[in-house]
This record gives sequence, structure tokens and C-alpha cells, in this order.
Amino acid sequence: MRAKGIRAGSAAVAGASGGAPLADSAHRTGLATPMTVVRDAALPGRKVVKSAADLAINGAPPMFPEPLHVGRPNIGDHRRFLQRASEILDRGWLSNNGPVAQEFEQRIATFLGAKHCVAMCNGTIALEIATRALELKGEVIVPSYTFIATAHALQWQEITPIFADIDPATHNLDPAAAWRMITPRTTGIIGVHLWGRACPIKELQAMAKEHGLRLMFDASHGFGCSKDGLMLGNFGECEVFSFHATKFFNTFEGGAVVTNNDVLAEKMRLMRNFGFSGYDNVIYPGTNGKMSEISAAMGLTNLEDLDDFVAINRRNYQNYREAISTVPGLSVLEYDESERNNYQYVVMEVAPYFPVSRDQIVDALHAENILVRRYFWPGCHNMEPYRSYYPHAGLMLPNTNRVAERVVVLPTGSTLHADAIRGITSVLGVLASGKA
Ligand code: T4K
Repeated sequence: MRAKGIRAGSAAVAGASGGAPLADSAHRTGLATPMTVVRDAALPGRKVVKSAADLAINGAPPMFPEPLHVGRPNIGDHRRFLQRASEILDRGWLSNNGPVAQEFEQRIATFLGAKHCVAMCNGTIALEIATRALELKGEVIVPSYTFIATAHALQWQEITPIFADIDPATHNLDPAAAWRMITPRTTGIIGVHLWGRACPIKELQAMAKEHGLRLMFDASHGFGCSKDGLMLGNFGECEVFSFHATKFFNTFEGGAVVTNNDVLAEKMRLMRNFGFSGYDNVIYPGTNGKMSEISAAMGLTNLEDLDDFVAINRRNYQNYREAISTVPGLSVLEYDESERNNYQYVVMEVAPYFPVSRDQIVDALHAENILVRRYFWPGCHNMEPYRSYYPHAGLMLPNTNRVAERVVVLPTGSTLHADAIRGITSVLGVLASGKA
């Protein structure tokens, strides 16, 4: 068992080493950006892990001197961003639907092939504004297996999030489970495209139509992804994106609601600006959800480098997958290659028969300075206030509980060195021996 595990780890190392060096972006920028390194060389001085004795949890030094994070930002060409920033300063127009934010909205709408992009200060406010614009109230069905903001955006407005279970194969809402949660108080459904993989849109659409419910999507993870060839952003009544620093595409902080509905778009534009319609004239209750000019400048810059980010993430994902597929009991959630994907989340699942637990894997990797995450454990229903409000919600969420206990999200992105993936998967190979 031990030898098998160690061999698996070694194979993993070999498997992750393929591929040509990534395109060097220095020719475009002249500045050192995270994408300028040649990624296939071995990281100098990286610890080689061959047996349990080499692991940091057993007293060996950590593999990486600095932490490797999940969610390191993808940052485009520094010079173009700084040029835009300088122009913003010269113009002295920093917020309130400035020219950069307007250009950003147009470019995003064009990129997604949608009519309207309403840019916001973050994804959570975008969710709140979208749900309010749709006049959701009473109960709204959401998955529990999502970032807490999906539920909080409802609760914040005194709308009750009703947690429906997921399909363990996709980690997305199970339509049959969602159907079971419909009551006379239900007004809507928020599907979440978890990990950027589309949730069952058609089934949810049919259900919403049959029961007279409003349907929107939390597409926070799904920027640049498609379903049946159509970009996410075009489904339901509207879709919400997060452009937080940790997302595939970031604007420092930011978000947007994308919709093909003119009336809804207009309503949300009012709502994000206190309800102002011209000077001194408020015609709607609103909040402050505006995107700043500097955020929009970051967005325009990153949009220009999106293809590079996809290529890097895809290669990381493939390297992980190739390596991890040789380790019995571990697997990487697959992306549908017939769609557009951003490959931003490398989601590893730990089978019950793997010799060490998911949390032991996390502890061992953290000791190596590999700060993997247990997203989205323990599920929204196990966090406050939902845990106190609905102490028995878990009875209806067996798949959520199971999946939340076996997922480990691995570091990826443009700052991750290919040799780091070899290192990470070599630790997994040793853990597979069960002797750690
Ligand atoms: N719906 C869904 C499905 C979402 O996933 C999210 C956000 C939302 C709605 C709400 O959208 P926003 O309102 O956030 O726009 C992170 C993000 O903060 C959060 O935006 C994201 N989901 C969630 C999945 O991940 P945490 O609590 O894991 O963040 P944190 O601070 O631990 O950051 C993760 C790692 O990223 C750090 O270990 C280091 C690295 N990092 C982070 C930042 C901010 C950097 O390297 N640089 C940075 O600037 O929630």
C-alpha cells in the first residue's frame, strides 16, 4: 500500500511536468508581471517528498517558504492598467458612472453577447439589488452548497433562503430537490453555477415557469463560461457575477448584473445609485452599488488578458488532473470541454476509502504552506443564522453534507508555478500510502 502510494506520487510528478513554457508576456509590458516566468523548470530548492518522513506534519521543513493561496488574483498587463489609472487621476472623475465604468459595461455586455451589464461595487450588493429588482419575497430556493453571500443577500432583505440539496456528481442544485422545497410562499429560485459549471438551467426554467417563480442565477464563478455555447449571463431573468480579487476575472472588488431585460436593467441602474434620476430627483428606494473608475480600469485591463488566464488555468487543471488521476481515492471534478470554461477552481474530491481523511489532507498540505480550502464546508445551513433558524435543515441535505466533507480546492491561477503542482501532488501521493 505504502509503495503503491509512493509510486502514485512519483507518477504524479512525472505527469505534471508536460507542456511547453507559457507565452512570456514581457514583450507586451516590459514590466515583470506574474505571467513572465517560465513555469516548467523545477523551483530551486523545492523539497522532494518521497516518504512520510519528508512531510512537514512529521517535522520536515515546509515545501514552500511562502504560502500558496487559493484565489491569488489574475492580474493583466500592469502598464496598461497604470496608464488607465493615470488618465482617471488626470480626469478627476473617480466614480458615479464615469466613462471607464461605462466602457467597462459595454465591453462586458459585448463579450457576453447580452444586452445589459449593470456594473456594481461587489457581487453581494449585485445579488441584493437583483433580488430586490425582481421583487422576491417570502421564500427563495437556493443551494446550501455555495458561498454564504448567496444566502445572506436574501436574509439581509428578510427573504428566507430555503436550502435545496445538490447533485453530488455536479455539486449544483438537484432540480428534483429544488422542486420538493416549493411551498405557497416561494417566489423565486437562485441557481448557482458552482465552480463556473452551469447548473441545470433548463430544468430550473421549466420549474419556474410551471410554478410562476422568478429565476435568476448566481454566476459569481462563471465569468467567461458557457452553456450550450451561450455565455453565462444570458440565462434566467438576470445573472449576477462577482469580480472579487479572488475570482477568475477581477476588478479588485466588483460585480455586475447581466440581463437581456431592458426594464429590469433600468430599475437596477436606479437602485445602485440611491434611486436618483437626474439631479435632486429620487424616484426609487436605492442603495450605493456603484463601481468605481479604478475598478473598471482593472476590469478593462484584465478583460484584454482573459485568454491568457484561461490558458494558464486550463494547463494547471490538466496537470493536476493528470497527476491526481493516478492516486486511488482522489479525483478532480471535470469541466465539459465542449463548453467555454475558466478553469478557476481545481476541485479535488476525497473518496471515503482514501487512507487519510479530507481534514488530515488539508492539515498536511497547510503544514507545507499549501493553503488549500474546504470550500464550501460546512454548507450555509450549518452557519449562522441559518444553523439556529433551521437546526434540522441538514436532514434534507444529505448530498450537500457529503460533498462538503470531501472537497479540497487546490491553488491555481497565473502565479502558480508548474513545479508547485508537482510538489503538491507528490504530497498527495505520499498521503495515499496511509503511512503519513
Ligand atoms: N456568490 C458566490 C457563489 C461567491 O463565491 C461569492 C464570493 C459571492 C456570491 C459574493 O461575491 P463578492 O461580494 O465577494 O464579490 C473568497 C472571496 O472573498 C469571495 O469573494 C468568494 N466568493 C469566495 C469563494 O472566496 P474567502 O473568505 O475564502 O476569502 P479570503 O480572504 O480567505 O481569500 C482567499 C485567498 O485569496 C486568500 O487566502 C489569499 C488570496 N487573496 C485574497 C485577496 C482578497 C489574495 O491573494 N489577494 C487578495 O487580494 O472568500
